[in-house]
Amino acid sequence: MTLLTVRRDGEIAVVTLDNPPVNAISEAVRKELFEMVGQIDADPGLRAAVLICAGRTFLAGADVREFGKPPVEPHLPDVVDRIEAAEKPWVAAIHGAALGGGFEIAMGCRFRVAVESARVGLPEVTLGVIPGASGTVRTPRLAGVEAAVELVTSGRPLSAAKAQKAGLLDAVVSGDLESGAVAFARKALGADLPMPVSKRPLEQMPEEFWQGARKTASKAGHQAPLRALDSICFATEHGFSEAMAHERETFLDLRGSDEAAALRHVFFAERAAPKPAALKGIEPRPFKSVGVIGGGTMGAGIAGACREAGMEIILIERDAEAVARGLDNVGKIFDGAVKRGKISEEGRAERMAGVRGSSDYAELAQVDLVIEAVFEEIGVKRAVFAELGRVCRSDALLATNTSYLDPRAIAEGLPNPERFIGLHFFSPAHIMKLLEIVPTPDTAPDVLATGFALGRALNKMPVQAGICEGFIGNRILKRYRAEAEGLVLQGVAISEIDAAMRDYGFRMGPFEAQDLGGLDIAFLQREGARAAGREVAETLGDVLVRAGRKGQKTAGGWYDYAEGDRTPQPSAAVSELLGERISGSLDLPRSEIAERLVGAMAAEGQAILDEGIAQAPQDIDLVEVHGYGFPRWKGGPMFAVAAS
Ligand code: T1G
Repeated sequence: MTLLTVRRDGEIAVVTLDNPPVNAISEAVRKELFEMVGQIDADPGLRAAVLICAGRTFLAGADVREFGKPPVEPHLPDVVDRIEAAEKPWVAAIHGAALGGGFEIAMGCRFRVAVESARVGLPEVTLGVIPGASGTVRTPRLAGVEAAVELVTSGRPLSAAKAQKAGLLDAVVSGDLESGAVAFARKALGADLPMPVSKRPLEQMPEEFWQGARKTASKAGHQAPLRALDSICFATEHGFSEAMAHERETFLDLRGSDEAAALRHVFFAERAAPKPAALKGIEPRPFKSVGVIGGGTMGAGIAGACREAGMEIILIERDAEAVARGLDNVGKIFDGAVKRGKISEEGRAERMAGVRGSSDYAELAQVDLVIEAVFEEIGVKRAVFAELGRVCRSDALLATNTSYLDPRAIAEGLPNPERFIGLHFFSPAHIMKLLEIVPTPDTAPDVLATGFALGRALNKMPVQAGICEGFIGNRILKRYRAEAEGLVLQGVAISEIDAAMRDYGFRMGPFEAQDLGGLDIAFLQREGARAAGREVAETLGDVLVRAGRKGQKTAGGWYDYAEGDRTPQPSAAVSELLGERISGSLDLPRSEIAERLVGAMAAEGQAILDEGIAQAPQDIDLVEVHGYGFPRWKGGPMFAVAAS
């Protein structure tokens, strides 16, 4: 035994698993747990066992790194059954998170207790699979079918309190978990034991329940939630063993699917990105106090995100009226959180108490970090940084939120240029996870490390980008749109292109999305480049904007929109405007349209890699998944094209 240790507390065995970093259930863990049951059953001095974990969490599920390999005995369902069939009852003592196979093992135990801060869940569908060790068969027996359907098909964990209410936990213990669990076990021995979960009855549900659940599960866009639902439904209509066999078959089928491979790719990429190996050991600078320049949508979003992460905020605007508007914008962000029940009114007040506004840059004299989010015009930005260079500490980080300008041009002439960096947030900045971190050649390594530390503190997905027009995401977006317009010029209907990308998994196609965001944003960028003397080809979008068609905001862009209705309608005016250039006569299969557009994204991604703008293909995939709605279960453009 190397991962499990046993301590005797009278007649209770305390079995501790220590498999850092998250007590993932590897082959070795399964083997040792399986053998441990027999050992404890054979010991006459023991009457029960408590299973607890060392480190930050209870068992976090099957070891995802083993998914690509052939399954090795003892299989996890057999370990769960072994624990359930033990002569002496086991009590799962949960802290951190009992997830996936970790919670399935807990359901094999006779009892489950947890600390208040613990969470329990079955997130397998987020990895493109379904629970494979009785999650779809035991959970409905423990918590009822409805709760099981919600837990399994959403993949969202429950707090300990909610889990207890649903019947998934027997007790929430305060104080020390181990002693609480041992006391619980001792007390349980004094009464009749509850029936093992697998023996408990299962309620039947009416067909309309399943129809509604199928409708919800199919919204996920990939098959795992529907297959999980099907497995629960099967369990309500068959015996335990048959249902287990059906679940296992489904799990193994999905485990080898493209979607599961793509979701695992994103899972590991998301965990690597915020901690670049190149920055290992480099101490970030502090960022407890943050100045935000600009109280518009972006500035308020950035201020709200930083405040939510516990930083003290000074919001700078040009005059008292603009300051008031800016503070009001930040307040509206927290109003939304109160409305959604995420925070209380007191919580809102506490947050706003940490945000003050001013029109005097001198207030920034002592801040650790300043993030500029003013109008996207080089002169305006350079004036802001000239002022910041004068008033801020020489070691204060100065960051620009620019999305298209060259950070080197913004920082020109700035004292201590090593403390300058680009932090490209995506709107709304308090919601969108993607954060492109753009160092200049002068940026110091500890400043770059601070950018990533800020990204982690804000629970963002930080990705390093080199300097080029549009960095990573907007550069690929430009290529994606150009390719889509190219298909239109070849005769493919605009609506077909959008439909093809929705079928692929995007919430919206490229033309619908432009109508939502506004065609004029990209138009102004092209016009700015033309005014700067750069050769920028005329696009179909230019023709529409010049005709006043900027998208939904003008009741018409690529599509027409009826008053108060966001449903895109094919537009005769667009056909008129673009004339014979858009015949809509070429019938391409939607799969081919998607292949062409995703291929263009990946081609631009490869150029970005070749130029050293991105550090790795998975970074490009993360940018697309977290910033541009690329469907996660396709893995991102680089993964999707490499896998095709
Ligand atoms: N397998 C392998 N490695 C894992 C892992 C897992 N399940 N979970 C995390 N890691 C690694 C991760 O890659 C990172 O590695 C380190 O642990 C810290 O992770 C049969 C089939 C548990 C809430 O989906 O949700 O059970 O980068 O940064 O923020 O039905 O990790 O340090 O080298 O995320 O404290 C179901 C996935 C599996 C849980 C902790 N379980 N993990 O969050 O740490 S399928 C999951 C998480 C299954 C059964 C099915 C989180 C966490 P490195 P981290 P964290």
